[in-house]
Amino acid sequence: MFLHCGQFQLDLSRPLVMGIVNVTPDSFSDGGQHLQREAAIAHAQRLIAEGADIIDIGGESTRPGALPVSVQEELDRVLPIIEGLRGAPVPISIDTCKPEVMRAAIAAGVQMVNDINALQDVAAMNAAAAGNVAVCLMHKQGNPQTMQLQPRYQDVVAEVSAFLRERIAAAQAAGIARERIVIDPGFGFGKMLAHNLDLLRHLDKLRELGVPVLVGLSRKSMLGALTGQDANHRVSASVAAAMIAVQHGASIVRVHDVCETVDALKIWNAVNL
Ligand code: PT1
Repeated sequence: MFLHCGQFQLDLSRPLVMGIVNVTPDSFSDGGQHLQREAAIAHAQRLIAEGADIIDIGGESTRPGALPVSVQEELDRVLPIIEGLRGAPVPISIDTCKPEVMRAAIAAGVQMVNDINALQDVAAMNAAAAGNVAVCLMHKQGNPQTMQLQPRYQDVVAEVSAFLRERIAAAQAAGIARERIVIDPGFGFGKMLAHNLDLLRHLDKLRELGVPVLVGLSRKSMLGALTGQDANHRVSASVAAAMIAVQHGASIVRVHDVCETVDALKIWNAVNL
């Protein structure tokens, strides 16, 4: 199986690593705007050198409690990084739910749109469909500001699966070929620890939808809840979680710690390929 990502065709016969580049004011905090841009571009290049198969660039934090940013602010953050990575040897993904940011990022050359809102905004769906890009459709309950207050499910696996099935159909109806679609259960997006663990345990149920599954567990609070470690000391937990996700059928893992994850996957590959 291959994922069509602009001019790239990603071979899914082995698990892939998506490296995270956050371009938020706190993420590269030293110095002015220009230095921050250079630092973000250098960071992305380092992740590529460490073996990232995709780079995911985000200009709006979506962690629990995060506040939205304006279109202009988000564009100002991400476009210089996308432009600075033009011609990179791996596909670049834009992590956004704003149609204007999608359009500008696609025009600037990204090969993938990662939308935590699963292209539910019609303008976002049209923007993604118009480009020859891959799309990631993610499940969430509620919005980042309030999603962790009271997540409620009868059957989290069935509900996430039904939602993603419907979004795959909507994307296909909008003209996005199946070969361009990946799905994501959205760990930590309106889910309690038990919900997250249930989804991880039953990830194979999502694979039954017939498109690759992407998983983002890296440094998330559920790992803090299980280990007692703060966000800067969750590398081992993140690598372990990524391995479990791959073992349960994930095709792509979205991670901060590319080098460590790539090493761990080398062991997995040696045993499983
Ligand atoms: C993700 C994801 C993402 N996560 C995709 N995109 C974030 N496709 C941003 C916590 O509980 O999983 N999949 N883009 C980051 N969001 C969070 C959510 C960060 C929860 C932290 C937590 O700590």
